[in-house]
Amino acid sequence: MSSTQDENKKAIATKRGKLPSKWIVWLGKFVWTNLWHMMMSKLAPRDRSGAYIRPNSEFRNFVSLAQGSSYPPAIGRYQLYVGMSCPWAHRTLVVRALKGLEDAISVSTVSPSPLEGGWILDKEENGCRTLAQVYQLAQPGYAGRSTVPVLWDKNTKTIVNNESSEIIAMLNSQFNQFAKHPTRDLYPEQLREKIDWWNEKIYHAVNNGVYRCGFAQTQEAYEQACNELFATLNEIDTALDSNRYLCGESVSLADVRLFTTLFRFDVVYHGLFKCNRRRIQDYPNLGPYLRDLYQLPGVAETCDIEAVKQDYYGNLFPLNPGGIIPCGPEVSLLEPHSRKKVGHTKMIGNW
Ligand SMILES: N[C@@H](CCC(=O)N[C@@H](CS)C(=O)NCC(=O)O)C(=O)O
Repeated sequence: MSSTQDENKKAIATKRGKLPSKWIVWLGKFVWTNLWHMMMSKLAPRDRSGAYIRPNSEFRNFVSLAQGSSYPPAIGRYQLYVGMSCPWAHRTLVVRALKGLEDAISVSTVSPSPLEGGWILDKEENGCRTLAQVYQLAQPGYAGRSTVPVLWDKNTKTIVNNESSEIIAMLNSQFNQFAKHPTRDLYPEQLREKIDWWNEKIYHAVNNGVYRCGFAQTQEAYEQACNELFATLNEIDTALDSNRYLCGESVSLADVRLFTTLFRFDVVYHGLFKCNRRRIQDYPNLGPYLRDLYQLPGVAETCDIEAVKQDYYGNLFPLNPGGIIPCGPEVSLLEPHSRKKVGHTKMIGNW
């Protein structure tokens, strides 16, 4: 290198060194914050205070035993579309397993597409490659979000329902003639009030609560969600002191709905969504309760923690722009839970 070239390089380097770094930082922050808000509003609609609002599910028909139903229960007629990372879709797989409906209801898996956004079918079906195309097939011109789970009717090629809480209620009660465990009732008449009470509380503060923490766009909205989340986890932990499951000695829909959030908690919500006051494994009852549910026959097979980590950390770009997937934490759900001896007589909640 000639000495003039050398001097030029030095001059450029000195000039760069002299650039006021506070302006670079300011510019970087300005551009990134604006971009971040823009991306977050696409990812997660919010209200004026910056709090996340979950959009409503739009397909709300029912598979029903009732006379004249457009969707009568039948073996092989209905299919679930699920993404293994999704807690809402996971609920449907757990109920399908607990009821023993594997032969009656088929499952099609979808995976997130980092480039296109949205879900891609792992196996093309009905000429559809993406879940958005499945929604279009069901309702041409559909303009809402294409979410999992989907309960699909193969006969009429339409979506019966895309709301997990309703799909699990149908799987519990309408398919008993095809179920391996028809008498296992996850929503028994005498416990309905209790189950509904827990569901209401847990949906807001925990199931959707973790998203309200992770998708909050202001400090206030985050803190409010975080406080509600941990207050409710404390309340559940206390209730589990004297009850093996939320509503007593048998598993109910309330436990299933809580389980799929707890399963993801220490691995993704604690870090990525900043739900980090405490880990589930550090609670005296919630940790063993999570292991108890995980160890119920058929449940572990519905769980894929690697898919969960890959999807949350890999695809929620505004929350993790570097795309780095953490190595840990190591959570062993196969360790003994010692919950069998927990009593179940004390009343919980306000009834
Ligand atoms: N209310 C729905 C929520 C389902 C949901 O939000 N699923 C997410 C995955 S965890 C999804 O598919 N999101 C895709 C999108 O919003 O475009 C339910 O409970 O079934």
